[in-house]
Parts: sequence; structure tokens; C-alpha cells
Amino acid sequence: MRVTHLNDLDDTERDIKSETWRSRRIVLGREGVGFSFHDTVIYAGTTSTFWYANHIEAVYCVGGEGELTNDETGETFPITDGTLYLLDKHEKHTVRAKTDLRMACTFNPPVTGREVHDENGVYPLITE
Ligand code: 9YT
Repeated sequence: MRVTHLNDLDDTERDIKSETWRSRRIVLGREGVGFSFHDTVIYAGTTSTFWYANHIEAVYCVGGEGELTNDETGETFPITDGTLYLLDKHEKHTVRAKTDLRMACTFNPPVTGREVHDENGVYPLITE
């Protein structure tokens, strides 16, 4: 059994900060359990486009308000506490945060921590 508190990850290599979001990776590929699990905050007033061509991601909002756009269909959806979106077809998507959005995210295959977004905003597939 492994027990972690989010605050223990602050400013470690598991705490990834970009201009529009910060993500603390609580479970990574190195844990060897088949998924990764992240606590991501998307900052109020920002717009972020994501495309995980090599991963399936589920994102569960546990705080804040925003809007999700499926960039492939143009559909938009409100995001509030309790909204879950599942990117089961690797959809390119955009998140607009009205307030700070707190998201619990899980990836399969797991993120290893070594990915950087490539020129298309895609994480490459890296396995442990
Ligand atoms: C909301 C969202 O897509 N979060 C993804 C996790 C974050 N980009 C990360 O940990 O790399």
C-alpha cells in the first residue's frame, strides 16, 4: 500500500507547472499499476488546448467552473464540480477556465513523467 498527500509533492519533480496549469502527478508509470493519476489545477481566465493522441484520459472536476470544447465537433459542455469527461477517442479539446478548475485526471497508459508536449501538443508514448 502507498499513501501520499498532495502537499508532499509540491515543488518536486512530480509537480509540473505550465503557463495555464499545474499538475501534481500522484501516481506515475513507475509505480507499475497500469494508470497514472494527477491532480491538475487549470488557472482562472486561461484557455488550454490538449490532445493526447497516445493516451486515454478521464478528467473529473472537483472544483471550479469552466467550459470544454470538443475541437473535432465544435460541441461545448459546461464544467462544474462533478463533471467527468472521458477522452476515449483521443479527441483534441480546449478547456476554458472561468475560475480555477481543480481536476482529478487518470491516464492509460500511464504518464511516465518524462513526456513533453511535441509540436502538436501531443504527449509521446513512453513505457517504463
Ligand atoms: C486537465 C488535463 O488534461 N490534465 C492533464 C494532466 C496534465 N496535463 C499533466 O499532468 O500533464
